[in-house]
Parts: sequence; structure tokens; C-alpha cells
Amino acid sequence: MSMLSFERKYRVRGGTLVGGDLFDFWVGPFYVGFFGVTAIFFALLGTLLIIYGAAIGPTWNLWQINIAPPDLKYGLGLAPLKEGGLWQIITICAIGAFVSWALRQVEIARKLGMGLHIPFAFSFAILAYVTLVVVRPLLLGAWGHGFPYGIISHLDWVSNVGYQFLHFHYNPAHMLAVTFFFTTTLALSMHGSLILAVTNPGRGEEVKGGEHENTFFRDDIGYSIGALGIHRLGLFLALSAGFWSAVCIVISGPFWTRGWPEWWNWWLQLPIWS
Ligand code: UQ2
Repeated sequence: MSMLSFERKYRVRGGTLVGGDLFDFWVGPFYVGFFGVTAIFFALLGTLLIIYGAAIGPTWNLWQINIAPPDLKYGLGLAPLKEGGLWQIITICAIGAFVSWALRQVEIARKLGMGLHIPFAFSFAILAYVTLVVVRPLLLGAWGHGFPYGIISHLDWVSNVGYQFLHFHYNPAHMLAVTFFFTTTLALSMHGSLILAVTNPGRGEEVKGGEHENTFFRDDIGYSIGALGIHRLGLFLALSAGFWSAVCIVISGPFWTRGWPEWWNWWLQLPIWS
């Protein structure tokens, strides 16, 4: 793979967290690093175990392949390989790969003298996954509370857990998460369309810049959040969506066991009504 003229300038040594300069090199366009090696290791092992799990399963139908967590009777112990043990090892591989990836992002950011916003942002996605398959199962006392790895099966799991709480949409943290997800799409569609609009003027027209971006929204709604501001807002909205998703599932079971509509009885029980 060829290297762009400016790339050589940014291929600087150092910034590694472990291993010194042992893994401080590139393969083609990719930085390796200690965590590049561990990421490849966990991703490869996890993928092979998923394929093995599919091979000993009843179907090769991509939609129906399922690798289930252990039965609840195994509690927080290790399960036999074909009875959830595979799910447990795959979960370790997944977390190993995700965390390796985040730490590799840290090393690259350090090399370039950048902020750590990217690994920080990615860690919220890891947090949401770890909450589902580690934190909540730990709090509930069994790995069997993790979700199954399969396209249809994980949808069934979400549906089942939803009905277990009667009407999951009444979960206040779920409400916040959904609102943040939708607002994220609103903000990104506003930002994406604005940038494309100023960079694609009519034929013969000059490309527009920040002044036009600000002016459009000041004319439109009387307010412009600014070029830096929209990215801060976008990051905040996206991270909040992931954060409240993790909260909404971890409180369901460990901290609230009845239907979510019933949670709102606190409102009817306020002393101001009596
Ligand atoms: C903006 C701005 C940008 C943008 C966008 C806005 C010049 C290039 C999209 C407008 C965004 C506003 C007013 C905030 C909207 C609030 C929510 C909660 C969606 O002003 O600065 O930079 O891309």
C-alpha cells in the first residue's frame, strides 16, 4: 500500500502505554502496537469460537445461528463449553478486543499529541456492552442473564426482557436514552446537511464558510451554536444515548423488578394530592 506524502510526517515513535518500541511499527496503513496484537488475538479467537459454536449448532442459517449464555442454574460459575461456556469465553474475547481497540486509540492519540476524546467516546459503547453481559448478570447472580449472541435470538431476548417489565417504554432511563438517540440523529442531520449545503453551491458560485453557516441558523431560528459547539453537542448527545441505555438496562431487575408503568406511582403518591 502506498503512503500519502503527509503520512510519513505523522508516523512518529513513542506514545506507547506498554511494550516500549517493541510493537511500535506499522503494517501497511495500520499502526500495530501491543494492543493491535492483543486486539487481533481476541478478535480472531472470538470469531473462530463463534464459528465453532455455529458448527456444533443446529443451523447455518445466518439469522438463526445462536450462541446462548449458560442456564441460570450455573449462577456465576463456569459452564461446560457446549452449555454456555462458549458464550463465556466469547464474551471475554469480545471485551478483550474492545478494550484493546480503545487502548490502541489511546496510543495513537498520544503519538499525535491529540486529546483522548476518541477512546473516551468509544469507551461509552464498551460500557453499554459490558453493562449488558457483565454488570447486570453479576448483580442478578447468574451469567444466564446476559444476552445471547445471534441475530434473531438477541432480538427475542430484548423483546422478552421488555415484556418482563410489562412496558419497557415507561422506564424513565429508557425514555432519556431514546430521546438522546433521536436528538443525535437530528443534530447530525442538521450538521451534515449544513456542511454539504455550504460546500456545494450552485455552478459558478463560491464555496461558503463559517459566516454563512452561522448566518443560516441565525436567520432560521435566531441562534447558532457554532462550528466547535455543534461537535461538542453531538458528542454529548451520542455519549448520553449510550450512557442512559446502560442505566436503563442495569436498573431493570437489579433495582426495579415490577412493571415499569408502576414505577410512576410515586407521582400519584406525592403528598401534595392529599
Ligand atoms: C450551527 C453550526 C454548525 C452546525 C449546526 C448549527 C455554525 C457548522 C447544525 C445549528 C445547530 C443548533 C442551533 C443546535 C441545535 C440543537 C439541538 C439540540 C439539535 O449553529 O454553527 O456548525 O453544523
